[in-house]
Amino acid sequence: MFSAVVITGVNAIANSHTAPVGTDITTIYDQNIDTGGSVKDTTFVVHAMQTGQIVNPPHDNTIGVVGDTITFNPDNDFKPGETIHVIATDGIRNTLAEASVKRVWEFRAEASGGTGLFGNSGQGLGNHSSRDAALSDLDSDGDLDAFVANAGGSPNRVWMNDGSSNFTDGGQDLGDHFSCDVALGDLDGDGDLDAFVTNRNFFPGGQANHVWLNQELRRSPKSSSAAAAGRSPSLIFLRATTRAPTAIQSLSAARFNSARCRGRTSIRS
Ligand SMILES: [Ca+2]
Ligand SMILES: [Ca+2]
Ligand SMILES: [Ca+2]
Ligand SMILES: [Ca+2]
Repeated sequence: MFSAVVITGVNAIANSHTAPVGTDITTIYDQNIDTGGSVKDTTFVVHAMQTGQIVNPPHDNTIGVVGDTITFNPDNDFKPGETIHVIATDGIRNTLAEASVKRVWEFRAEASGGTGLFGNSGQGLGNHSSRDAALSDLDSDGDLDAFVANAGGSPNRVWMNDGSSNFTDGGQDLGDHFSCDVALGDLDGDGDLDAFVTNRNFFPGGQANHVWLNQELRRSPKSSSAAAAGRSPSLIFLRATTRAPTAIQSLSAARFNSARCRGRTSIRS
């Protein structure tokens, strides 16, 4: 008689805010799980919101199956405070090739230390009417970079981190719109973080929201440290589409345009 293959426990615990940054993700089922290939990065999907979707390659993660337990060991620690989404799909099978019941959950990596007292780093970064910023590791070198949404016809900018909180202009002019908000996430499923930018539509004809895709200029996470090696900070390029001159997609104003600069844009798995 068929019995559903169900998850009986997970680590990190769903909705936890105190998972160690080096945590391994485990999923325990009520039956032994197939070791013949049904568990892979397309059926056991991990998406860290400041790191990107953790897929192989370019990452070098380990997904292991022992008995009733799947263990996922990321090649790099999560970022303090970042949210991690885990999706265990029904493509995961038991040893009789029967489908499992899918589960999606999320948790946050712990941010530890700090005093709540802030000092000015002394950096002046740009001279625009900035409306929003999103922090993520855009070039996969282990540190957090910034995508800044600018209004008033100023292009959006990417600022690269040298790993010590010193930022350098990435040299990209991304659009010339009245941008209000930006959310980062892996929109095309290739592991790196792309950008969804909302634009205000008070100009004649409106301004569509734009999607910017991260180009394939990543470096290996384990061969990072360009700054430490004395090389110039790496640049990533969020390029325009071949179909339109300024963005991969210009999304329908009627459906997606933000009429006002308010609210938040978010990308969820
Ligand atoms: Ca980085
Ligand atoms: Ca860097
Ligand atoms: Ca991507
Ligand atoms: Ca990409």
